[in-house]
Amino acid sequence: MKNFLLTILVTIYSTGVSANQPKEWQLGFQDAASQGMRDIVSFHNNILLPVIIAISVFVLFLMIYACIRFRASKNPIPSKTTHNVTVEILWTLIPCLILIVMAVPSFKMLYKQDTIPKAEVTIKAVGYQWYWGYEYPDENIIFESYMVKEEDLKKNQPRLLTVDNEIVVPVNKVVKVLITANDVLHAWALPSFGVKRDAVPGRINETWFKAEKIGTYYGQCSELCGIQHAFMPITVRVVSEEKYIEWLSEAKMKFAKEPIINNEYKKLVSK
Ligand SMILES: [Cu+2]
Repeated sequence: MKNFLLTILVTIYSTGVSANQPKEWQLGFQDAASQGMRDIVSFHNNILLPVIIAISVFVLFLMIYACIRFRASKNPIPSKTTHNVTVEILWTLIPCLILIVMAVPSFKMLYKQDTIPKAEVTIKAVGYQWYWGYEYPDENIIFESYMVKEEDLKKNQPRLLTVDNEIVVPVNKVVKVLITANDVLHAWALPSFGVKRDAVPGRINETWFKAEKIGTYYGQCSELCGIQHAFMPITVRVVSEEKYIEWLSEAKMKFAKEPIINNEYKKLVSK
């Protein structure tokens, strides 16, 4: 019994120091790596959770109380009460107040996430059935990012989360992500950054993050998009400024987008 309790405790608390990917038996969120995610975690832990626990305990108490106090053996002649104005006003007003208490900080956070600061790096993510395509529009870089199959994984590469070409971004810089899709709805989601946006064909959604810690972060497509929905992970490698510049110069050679010559451009426009 002692061992069992210990295992549960270790499982709960070890999630607090987990890295940037989901863990077996994980409870709660992944570690936050951006201010946005820290806001979400503290809203959940300090407002939502206490409110939900209080309501659950209160309702449980009411049910137990009603079962005992109004049981058939004690009340052979049932009461015929149908209305009680005070109770009705209270059970309308109190939930309204609870919702307002939850809504105010929630909207504040939503608006904060929606205001994109001046971006230092811009990335375009395009969802395809079933992989992600990425573009660095300012850098002439374009590449595709496929999941690495289980048999090809190297040591320490997580299953179902590792990709062949990961996105690389510099630490502590505002990264704007333009998100769209080419076929069906997908969603670009990265839990550690508190980011999740739908990828809609024919429309560009925007989001942003500022990663505060160097490391590799994993996310997944979060909109059911077909048979291989579970196999289009998102991997972001956050590196130092110098390493990022180094990667950029390599990537520009490796993933160079074909230059559009003037005439070709005109032909494209005239179509
Ligand atoms: Cu998808």
